[in-house]
Formats: sequence, structure tokens, C-alpha cells
Amino acid sequence: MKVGLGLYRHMLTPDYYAFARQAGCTHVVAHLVDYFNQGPSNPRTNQPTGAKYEPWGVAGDPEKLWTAAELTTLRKEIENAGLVLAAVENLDPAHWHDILLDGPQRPHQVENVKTMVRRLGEAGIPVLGYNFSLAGVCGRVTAPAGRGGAITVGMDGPADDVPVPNGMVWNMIYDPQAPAGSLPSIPRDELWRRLQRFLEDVIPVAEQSGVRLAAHPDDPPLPTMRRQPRLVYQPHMYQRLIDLVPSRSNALELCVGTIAEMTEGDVYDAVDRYSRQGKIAYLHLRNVSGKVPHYRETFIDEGDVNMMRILSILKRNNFDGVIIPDHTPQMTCAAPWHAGMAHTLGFLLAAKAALELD
Ligand SMILES: [Mn+2]
Repeated sequence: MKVGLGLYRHMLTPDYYAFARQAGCTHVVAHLVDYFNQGPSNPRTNQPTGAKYEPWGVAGDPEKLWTAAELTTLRKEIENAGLVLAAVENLDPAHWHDILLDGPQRPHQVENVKTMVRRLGEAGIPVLGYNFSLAGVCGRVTAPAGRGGAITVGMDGPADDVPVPNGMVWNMIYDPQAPAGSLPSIPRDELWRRLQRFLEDVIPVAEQSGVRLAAHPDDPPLPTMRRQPRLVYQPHMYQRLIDLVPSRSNALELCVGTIAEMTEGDVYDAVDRYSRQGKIAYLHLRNVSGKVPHYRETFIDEGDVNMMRILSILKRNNFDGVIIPDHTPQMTCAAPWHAGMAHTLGFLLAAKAALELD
């Protein structure tokens, strides 16, 4: 297994690459979406948070697709810093809102996503992480509830009171001019149908391009959020996603913390099941205390999940992909994000060394 660091768009700089190297990483996962754009309750010093019913920020330019040149430049910059670019994480809602919503621009946006997948392949970037969700990562609260008063993120109950407003999807605003009103609820089967169409359209292009699409589960994993259905909110639902379109390119961005928040199943069984099938393109690692709709993200060395057990299962199943810290609580210092990541990476390197000494 390889140790990496996920970097948000504003972190794709030499200083952050140096930090990753210094902390023992060999790989980087890059976010190209600026989740923090104009988001008043979404500080850049933390994971994207927003407030319970306030979005992260405003989506990007719908016609400005990632170019092969900029992707290649990014890969080379990261390689020049002594690291490997393992994946790009997440599509911009500006590029695929009507794929999620089955809107009139769907055919155009499918072609755009295919184009960007081809360009990832041309640039030598092997994985695209995504999350097929209407409400997105929302409904969470931020509080100094972590160990030692660390600021951490979690849920204090369901988040179905306020529907998704028009012009918003995946917890970002893609149309600031949208008329008042909110997105009508849809049946869960309709959302599965949209995912299936998306995979049927894009997976063949991903195969030809040498790219794996990697699905993040619904975070937080509740059956509905903001009155919209979710797809992968129990561990076994990942299997349905895999089986929709059988292909090496139909893979998972397995998130240990999100799976631990699920009310059914068992996080160890899930990691075993999906790593044994070779379906984990890369892995998000974080710990958590509790389950939806009442949980808190915790430091890696506390919480409900035995991380040594998770890593042992991955080793037994010969997982050779990249593990990145997911989110961490904010540590009280001048660089809360860096401190949280360095703490998690130190734990991860120690765990890896201990397992290899077995
Ligand atoms: Mn995650």
C-alpha cells in the first residue's frame, strides 16, 4: 500500500508538495474543483464544510473543461516534486449538473465528461474519483467537540428539513440566477437509473483511456438528505454500483470513515469484500465515533474503527493502491489542516512499518 495526501485546488503548489514529501507521502490526489469559491461558511483552512443547509460555494465555469495540457503540467509538477499524481478527485457540478439532474444539457455534459476522461488518460492520470449524489456532502455541523476541544465535523440528527434549492446540486451553486423554489424529490430507483446511464456512457471511454472511475459512497450515509434519495448508504450497496457495469474501470474510492458511519454491516467486512475483488482504486482513511445521524469525525488513533485491523485486511488482500487521510479534526495551532494531516500520516507510516515487520 502507498501513502498519499489529498490536496484541494488551492493547495496544488510547491509548498504543499514539499509538505507531502516531508510527511512521508509518495502520492498525491488532486482536487480540481474549487469547493471554497465564494462560500462564506466554508473556510479554506478546513475540509469543505459549509453549514447544515448552506452550500460549500459556487461551481466553476461550465465550458472550461480540464485541458490535456493543464493536466499534464500538473502531473509533471507533482513528479518534479518527487511525488506521483494518483488521481483527480471529483467532477465540478458545473460540468455534470444535468447528468445528476437528468436535465436538458445532459447529452452535452456527457460528451464533456467523456472528453475530460480522455484527457486524463492522455495526461497519464489513472483515476477519476466521483460521487453521484444530488444533495452531496451536506447536513453536517462543525463544533469544538473533538479530543482536547479540536474542531471537528459530524451530524446532530437528520438533514431532511430543508430541500435543495433550485440552482444547487452536490452542495454547490451551479446557477446563481435560478428561479426561487426547490428541487422536487425523486424516487431512489430513478437516481440509480441515472447512475447506470452515466456509467454505461462513460465507462467504455474510461476503458479506452486507461482511466478508472472511482465512486465515493454517500457522505453522510443516510437514505435521504434534503429530501433526495442517496445510493450508497449501506456497505452492500457498493456491490450494486459495481455490478451495474462490470469493468475494471468501474471502481471505488472507498471511504473507511463513511462506511463506519453506516448503520448496517461492518466496516472490516466491507474493506475485505471490496479489496478482495480488486475494486478499490484508492482509499480514504479516517476514524469516526458513532453512526448516522449522530456521529463525529475523530482523530485517526481514536474512534470506533481499529485502523490496524483495516490495514491488516488490506495487506492480506494485497491492496497496492494509495491510501490518503480523509479529513481530520482541526488542531489548535497556526496550521490546523497541516497539523491534522501530519498527525494522521505519522500514524499511517508507523502502522505500515509495524505491519511490514510482521
Ligand atoms: Mn471520504
